[in-house]
Amino acid sequence: MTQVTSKKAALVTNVLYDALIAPHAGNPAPFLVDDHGVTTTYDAFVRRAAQMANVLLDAGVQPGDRVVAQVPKTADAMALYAGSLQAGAVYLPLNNAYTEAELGYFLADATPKLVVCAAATEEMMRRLCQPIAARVMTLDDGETGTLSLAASGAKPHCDPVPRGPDDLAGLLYTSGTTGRAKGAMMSHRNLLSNASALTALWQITDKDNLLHALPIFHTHGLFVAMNTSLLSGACVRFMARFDLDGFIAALPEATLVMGVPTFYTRLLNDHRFSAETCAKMRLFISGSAPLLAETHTAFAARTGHQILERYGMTETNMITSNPYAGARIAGTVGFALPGIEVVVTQDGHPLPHGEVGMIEVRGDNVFQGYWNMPDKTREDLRTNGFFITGDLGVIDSEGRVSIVGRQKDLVISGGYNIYPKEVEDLLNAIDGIEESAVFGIPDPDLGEQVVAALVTEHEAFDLAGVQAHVASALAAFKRPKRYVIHDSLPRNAMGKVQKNILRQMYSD
Ligand code: MLC
Ligand code: AMP
Repeated sequence: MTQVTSKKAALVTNVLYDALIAPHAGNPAPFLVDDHGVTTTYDAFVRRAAQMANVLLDAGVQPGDRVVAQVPKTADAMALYAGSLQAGAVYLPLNNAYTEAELGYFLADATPKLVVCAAATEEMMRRLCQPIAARVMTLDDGETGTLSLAASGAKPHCDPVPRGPDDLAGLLYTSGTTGRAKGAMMSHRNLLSNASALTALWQITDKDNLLHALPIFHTHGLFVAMNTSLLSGACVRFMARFDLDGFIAALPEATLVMGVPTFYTRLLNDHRFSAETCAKMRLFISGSAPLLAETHTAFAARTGHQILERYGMTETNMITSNPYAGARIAGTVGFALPGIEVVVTQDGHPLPHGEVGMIEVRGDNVFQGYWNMPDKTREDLRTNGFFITGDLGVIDSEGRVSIVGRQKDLVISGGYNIYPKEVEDLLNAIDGIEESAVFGIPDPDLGEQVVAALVTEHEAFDLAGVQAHVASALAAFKRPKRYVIHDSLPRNAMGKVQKNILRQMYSD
């Protein structure tokens, strides 16, 4: 359980706080350097986290309560994450792009005690929080907002609330094939085990300078990038967003980059990007979407660096990685991380090396189940501990994993996941649309782009009206970039829509 006992006295622990935050008390080294050149030292961060924890506790946050954050990417946003851990809460970050309709669902499902948002969305958030009686505070750039102000007035010390390895630390929503988003419950053990494995494997130390341009509301930017930095004491150049000019300007000081493939293709498309801009670089890491072999090859030719590709999921944290020392092979995602088992199965039975099947994974990295969804949890998480990823892969005789496809109907665009079912449900409910099929086609910038094929009921059809409706309901990254009208959708003998045919039709 939550406590480690000694002979003399019960020693309370808070697993993640003790590992990631507490060791930095008094550490004068820089932790975060933002776009304005403002540096937050590790020691200042520890004190700010304590202030945030005190505000949370004063707001009545109890162990296990959810704290929602839909906030700009700032040092205070990181302090809120750390303070939430310290206060024993479950941190629930949300994409800034979500619309009111999407937010309403998350809030009703997660029933947080406290919701932190930007001042610009406060009024809407208050409306959404009324039925669930959640408190609303704000956080903005430049340490403005009611939470920042309250934190500045709070004590910079706070006894961490005890939390054991199996207690929840995070709740991350991930869309699903049913069209309903699911909250993946992450425990302290899940997050710490993965951060420890990655820090060791990628040899991240306090000498590193991580150029961080990912959002901090997903596993990649928050848990992979920030937990490993906190664990190692690395310095993080904290860019509010991926801005190519700013990124190239900051690169010469960086030793480490974690990015989605779009980062790397955009760099390659810019003539300023060269071996010289990577003068201090130690390691480029890619994940969240497939990295094309041609990108890997072109990158190595331009810079001399072989991008290290790894594979993970919200529910599992990181699962495999190409080696730090040793061949990083394009088109493969490398070996299972230490302590993690990866198998490829058919009908639940492990297949021999070289055969394609469902990738399943077991280890301390695997989540605790879906929030409020015991049936879905049982479906995806076997009683023997293996999680069924929905990705299709193959393992070679040395243990290298390659992902060859996805069984789940999913589009990955610029590292964001779009589940077609969610978009189709929305489109099918619109007057004048008989049916729809949403699918991904290759996109040179984003990897894949979302396309919607519509069968309409009338000749005169208001596409602009449909687009406006979609824009009001769905975050921009989920919206189809292109609509095509069909008399009927291609179907197989079983009546199932053949998206592969649609994909092929529009891929050129
Ligand atoms: C932005 N837009 C996108 C998009 N990102 N559309 C489709 N796919 C995307 N990924 C839309 C915007 O809403 C906007 O629409 C228009 O495109 C331009 O917006 P932008 O802000 O200028 O885009 P940009 O900053 O260039 O963003 C592209 C990006 C960003 C690739 C830098 O999407 C990004 O940071 N992606 C990282 C995602 C990530 O962190 N994934 C990790 C998930 S964890 P409009 O209509 O307003 O013009 C996970 C597990 C694991 O998967 O293994 O890591
Ligand atoms: P998410 O649900 O956002 O966590 O996305 C997880 C999914 O992203 C995985 O199930 C994979 O389909 C995909 N993914 C992550 N990393 C890679 C990778 N390196 N190569 C291919 N797909 C990946």
